[in-house]
Amino acid sequence: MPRPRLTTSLTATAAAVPLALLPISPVAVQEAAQDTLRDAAPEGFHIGSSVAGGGHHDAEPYPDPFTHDEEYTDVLAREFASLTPENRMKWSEIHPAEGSYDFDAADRIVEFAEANGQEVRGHALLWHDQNPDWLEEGDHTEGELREILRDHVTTVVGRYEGRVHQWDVGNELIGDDNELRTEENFWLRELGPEIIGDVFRWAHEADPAAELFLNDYNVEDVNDKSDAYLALVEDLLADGVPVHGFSAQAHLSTAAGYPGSLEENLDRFGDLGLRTALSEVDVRVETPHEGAGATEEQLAEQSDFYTRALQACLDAESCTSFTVWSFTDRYSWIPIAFPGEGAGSIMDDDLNPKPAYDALRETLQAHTG
Ligand code: 9MR
Repeated sequence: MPRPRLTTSLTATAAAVPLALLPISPVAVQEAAQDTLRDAAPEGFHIGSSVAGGGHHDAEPYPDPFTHDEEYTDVLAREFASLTPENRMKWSEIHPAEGSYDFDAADRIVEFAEANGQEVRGHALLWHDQNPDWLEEGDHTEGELREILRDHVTTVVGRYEGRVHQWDVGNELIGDDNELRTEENFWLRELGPEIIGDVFRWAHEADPAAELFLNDYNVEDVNDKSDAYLALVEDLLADGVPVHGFSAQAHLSTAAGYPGSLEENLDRFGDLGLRTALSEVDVRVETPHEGAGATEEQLAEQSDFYTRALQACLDAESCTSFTVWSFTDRYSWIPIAFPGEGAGSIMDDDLNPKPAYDALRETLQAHTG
């Protein structure tokens, strides 16, 4: 069931400022609020963004975006109704030493979200990447590893009980060969694929209201990889595992082409009773000349990809959120991971909206009617 929206149009323009402190009249706020993505969205549908910090940002020359870039957090609060910590809830950040958790950065994001009437997607519990060295290079028995994992899931999900409404529990569990990553994923390698069901069960016990997702890339279309997910979900459900959602990350590229069967794909997971989401949307373009940015033609094509993906999600009954992975090129991971590509966000380096931003807003407004 879609949850009632926590937000009101009044909080939407308030940026990071609590509603009670707003110096402007509710009517003025209401009018301005129609202009933001979050308020253009239909009831129960959440437009989200990742929250920059940690991960690749640590190697960049700028200070931590979330705590130092107020222009950035103002837009984050104003435009979005859902936040996903880009890195701050991952193992290496939240569980940096054996037996020791560091919740500071994650807490700050959750508190910010609450102050601004936003939901939080938790990311990620069971993944092959960004695990701490103490874990992957440690010398633990199978029994100890199982207990470390159980403690992590119970502690982290339990800490945010009732405050994180969806968790990416299984992240990128299936590889490019369309098989479970039984070698690359530390947990699947050490504890076997049965651990997947256990992690979902532990997360469900820690927060029975949280919706628990499988999340991956290159699963937008009906294809071999999404087929493998469908089979995995069917197996998990048959075993009574509390899996509630399937999200396609949607890291799209104009060079790779648009995933034309996206809606059909979301529908087949919806037919199994799952909620779906587009969880990390960006649309990269080829930027062969450093600093040259995208051409008008590229921006138009990018806008078309964003709009079609949003429309597919709006049209699929199961799909209730559309989250962009960095709303601004200023902090995007793309140029670091894909040299020669970039400009994948809906706002540019200066936080100016690109055609894709306007098109998303118009698509939401048209859908809302
Ligand atoms: O955007 C994240 C970047 O800051 C990290 O350095 C990187 C480490 O792999 O992870 C990025 O986020 C990934 C997300 O957690 C899972 N899906 C793919 C995302 C982009 O790589």
